Amino acid sequence: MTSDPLIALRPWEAPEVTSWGRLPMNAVDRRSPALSLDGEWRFQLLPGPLAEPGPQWSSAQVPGAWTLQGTDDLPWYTNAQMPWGEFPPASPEANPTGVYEREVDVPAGWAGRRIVLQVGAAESVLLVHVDGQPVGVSKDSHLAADFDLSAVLRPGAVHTVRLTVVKWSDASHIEDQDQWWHGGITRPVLLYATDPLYLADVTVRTRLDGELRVDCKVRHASGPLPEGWCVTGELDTHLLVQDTELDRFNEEDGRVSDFLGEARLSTVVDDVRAWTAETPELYGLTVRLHRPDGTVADSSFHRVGFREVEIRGRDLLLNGERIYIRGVNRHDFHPLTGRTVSHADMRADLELLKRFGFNAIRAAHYPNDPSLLDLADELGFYVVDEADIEAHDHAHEIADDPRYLGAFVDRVSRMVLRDKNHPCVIIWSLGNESDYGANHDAAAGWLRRHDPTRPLQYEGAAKLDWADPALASDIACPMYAPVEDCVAHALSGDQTKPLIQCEYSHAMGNSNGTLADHWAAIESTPGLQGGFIWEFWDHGILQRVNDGRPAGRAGTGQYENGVAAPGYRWAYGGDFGEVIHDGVFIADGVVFPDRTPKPVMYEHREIAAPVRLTRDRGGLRISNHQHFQDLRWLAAEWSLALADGGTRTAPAELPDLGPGESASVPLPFALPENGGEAWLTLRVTTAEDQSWGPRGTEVCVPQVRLRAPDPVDPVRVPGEVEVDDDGLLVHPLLTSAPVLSLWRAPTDNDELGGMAARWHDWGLDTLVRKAVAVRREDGRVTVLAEYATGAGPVRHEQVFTRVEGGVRVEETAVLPDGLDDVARVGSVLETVAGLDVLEWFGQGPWESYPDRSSGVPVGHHTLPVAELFTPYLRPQESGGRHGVRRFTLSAPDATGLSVDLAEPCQVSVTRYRAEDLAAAAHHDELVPRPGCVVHLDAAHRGLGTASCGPDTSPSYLIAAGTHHWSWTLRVL
Ligand code: IPT
Repeated sequence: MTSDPLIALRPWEAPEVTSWGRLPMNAVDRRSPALSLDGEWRFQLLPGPLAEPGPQWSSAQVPGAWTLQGTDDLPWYTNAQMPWGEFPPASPEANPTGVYEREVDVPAGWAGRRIVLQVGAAESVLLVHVDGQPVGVSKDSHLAADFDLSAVLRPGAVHTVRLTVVKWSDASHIEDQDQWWHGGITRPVLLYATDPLYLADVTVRTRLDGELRVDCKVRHASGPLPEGWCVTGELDTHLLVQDTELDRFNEEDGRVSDFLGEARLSTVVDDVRAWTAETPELYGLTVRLHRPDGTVADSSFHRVGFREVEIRGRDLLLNGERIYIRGVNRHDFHPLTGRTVSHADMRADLELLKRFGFNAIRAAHYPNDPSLLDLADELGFYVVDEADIEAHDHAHEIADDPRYLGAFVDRVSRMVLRDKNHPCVIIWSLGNESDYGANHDAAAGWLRRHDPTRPLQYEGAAKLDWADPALASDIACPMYAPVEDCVAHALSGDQTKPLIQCEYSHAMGNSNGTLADHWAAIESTPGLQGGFIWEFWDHGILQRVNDGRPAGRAGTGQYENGVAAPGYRWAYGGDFGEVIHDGVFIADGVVFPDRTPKPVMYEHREIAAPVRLTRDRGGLRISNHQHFQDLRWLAAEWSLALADGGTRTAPAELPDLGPGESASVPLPFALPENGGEAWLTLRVTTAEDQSWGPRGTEVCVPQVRLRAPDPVDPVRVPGEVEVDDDGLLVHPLLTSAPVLSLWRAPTDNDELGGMAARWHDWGLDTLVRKAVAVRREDGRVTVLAEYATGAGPVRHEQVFTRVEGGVRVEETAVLPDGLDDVARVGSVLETVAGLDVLEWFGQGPWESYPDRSSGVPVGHHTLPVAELFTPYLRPQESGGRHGVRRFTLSAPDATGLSVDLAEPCQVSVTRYRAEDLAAAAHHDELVPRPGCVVHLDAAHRGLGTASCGPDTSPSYLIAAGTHHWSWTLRVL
């Protein structure tokens, strides 16, 4: 039996114990004087919290997860299910427990001061000892814990600090988020000193009229509040007025408080520059606590933004404007360091999001690293700040379990106390996926009283009834609601709350179909204001292939453009030998694990375009789609792409337009008579350096069609096309003749939505072609083939004729009625090796699919074949280009082939057959074929979002019946 009371109490299975010896959370900025305790600590990993540490130590990096630092306890991925079977509040006996220890040399200059230890984050229970003496306990894995160690630390002396971190606990049951389980101390550790009389909290409130109010709390650590102390404040160079003196009397009821003083400062800023995500104007506020002689005992710096959030009717207003929330859900993530993320990395996340038109972040599903909010203030993002509560697996039991009541209120209140001064935070969230119970209402009650300036949301409450005002959610914030349901609600007359989806458009693998349809509905339906895409990251952890270990920090530089270097791969669930896991569901972000944007990011950028272009009778109309800014920060250039005439550009002048305004402008070019189909693009870039990108960064490329194509049939010439006795085209540049294709390597949506299984049952993945007839007449070769499927035979006819410069192929496929939802209808062929560059006229350059193609501009594009392929973590259908009219595939010596499509088609050119992709579990298993695999699809099923959310909408499905397509193949 241990004599250590911290261990004896078994706080890891006591949800009532949220902390012991921990200081209240506050918003005071504690940067100096401080001693960083980051770096190497002595470390040992015990099999459970009751095990005694031995004499053998290794070392571990702080901050950092031990699961990524060479221990035998590896990352473990589960989504909703807990990784073990114990019911709340119990945890398993095998419970990795990390003991971190180091000496701390307390500065002699800190004599007489109050000394505090801050542990930035520890998963999931933190026990603190100094020189063997127990001093504190904390839970709440994503917020800091501060402990006043003045009584046990002597300045000038060396002490031993031990931080014991127990991985599994009662708290794990409410930290059951969809992410990797790790263990460790994941944010910085420091020791700081204050005067015994110190600023205990600072609360900043602003109004749009320039009013600033600062409420300061002052505490005395060891006695009553003496006379003569005061608080002052300065906003940039502007002095604040002291409205109430620092007083130990509580103003409202006149009671005396011995140790707590309160003071209010205020000012009114003339011509205040308002904070918005578009115009993140910040002021610097310094609050100082003075001793009676005027010297400064404590100070705190805050960046202040003047803005107001309000719900009026069913609209969420920022500074009186109904804004759109173009959001994404973001976890703290890094492929080498897990939840330990550097300031530079967080800045890079946000700069990237800015460049792709996002203006909002949901901190899913816990308060993100504090730096993230500083950066969101600075770069301009609206944040939904979410408490660290997800009881997913046992949600129903826990939501009403009084043993967890304290934890709910603790977690919500600590988030608010930390983050309340950030202008970026416009909405509080009570957590995620935890059903709805009395514990939520208790937390909501605390929150509403403490911060009446912001709305709160909670999906678990809102889902019971999007409109019921009694539920703990001021926002109707569903997840993955079909867009039709959102529109119907907005039109029903029953809507009472803004509708902003907390999660939508699940970005797993090749996904995000119908994002543009969502936004078309949002922008045309009052009551709809946007949502947060699920999610930012593919959480692939860089793993060494030879020994299956996480690469950790040693893996720096071992990846590029979304792909892990040879010898490494992106690990997902199950790759670390987890028995219970949820596989590749952890890879569902709009960026790869190294932050390389997936193609959907480009479509999002166009959907969010601040400048729009439309046809306006004979001319054009340009409009400003921002909420708060004019267009002066933007520059632009026209470009005209002619199908048969290349591209020409001309400088563009953006009209002087306020938010929401539009103006007619003349056509910048006289349209040449020849050249065929014509598209005009306004390429919009930043006119000056921005905090998130240099001058010249592309912002959007809105486009209009000026002239439709004039279809001309190729001219037949005498001669016959070479077709073998089996009806297959013989061609010097093809290693495999065009045959029918109805299948694609299932996307994650196809797999989880059940389509892949149906296609397999129908036999579409192993179609066998049977030539039925080969007719040669009049220089024309007609081939009839049949493909047996589980839903009846598919008939496929190809007619080959010789035309100027090549071969024309006219194709017809007839799908039996039962085959009502296939992946594609088109031809697949393979080329000789060496044709490595694709030039095409069509949509691009980004990968696009029928339901993920809006705003992807039509033009002349060129890319190496290798770059057409998107390296989704689990290989699947990839690399498609929508709306392709023609292309050439060529070798460096300009030899090769060209294909003209009678109608725009979905085309893909890769080095992989669909079955190659379907057979691989990780990208590194793929072996490129020497030649190209080319798909020409008359129809291609939309991508949808069926891995979590609505399947492909019916308008993007492929009907049974007859499909025609034709194309002309030429040699260059
Ligand atoms: C929803 C979760 O909130 C999120 O964490 C993630 O798991 C997402 O789904 C899917 O990737 S919950 C789901 C049951 C709708």
